Amino acid sequence: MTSSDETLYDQATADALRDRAGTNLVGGHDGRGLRIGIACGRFNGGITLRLLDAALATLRECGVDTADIIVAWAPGAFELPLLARGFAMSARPVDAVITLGAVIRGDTGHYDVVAGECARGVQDVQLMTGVPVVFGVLTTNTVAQALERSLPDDTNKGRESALTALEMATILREGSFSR
Ligand code: INI
Repeated sequence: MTSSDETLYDQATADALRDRAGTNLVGGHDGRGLRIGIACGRFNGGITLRLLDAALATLRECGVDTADIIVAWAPGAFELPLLARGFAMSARPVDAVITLGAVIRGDTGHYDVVAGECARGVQDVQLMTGVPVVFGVLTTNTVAQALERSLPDDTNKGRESALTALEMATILREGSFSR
């Protein structure tokens, strides 16, 4: 999901506002030297694989070394926050975690529980650990919607999640955030 045309971030306007703050921080997409954990859900795993394919391609495109990408699989979206916590709290923590999966309303009576708890857990882990955890889990009403959001193009949620991970990992390295 991206911004609509009316609400889109406009770089020219942002540039015009820069002088009105003492410091302006933005993250970037240079992934060289970054380590990234990817937590994947096997439930609706065909969709997860489409997201993972795009995420891996995007990380490589941005300079992340293959050896610095760790992929781990959980049974479903409900378990993804625990894998994310493992990545973030390991002896050698990653710089960012990407969670990938698909919760499809048609498949389950407990859609709201699985999707809601996954999102809550992801947010909890990133706030608790300070390691960015990206919510790359599709939550859709139908299989068709999940397929549409995992097409092999720039709209793929896995690609968007990889870019978000790099942006958050790099902005948190800025001096203003150092502790
Ligand atoms: N897990 C998903 O990732 N997507 C779903 O759509 C889904 N449905 O439909 O139930 C789902 N359920 C499994 C869940 O994530 C856990 O693995 C399971 O409840 C065991 O804890």
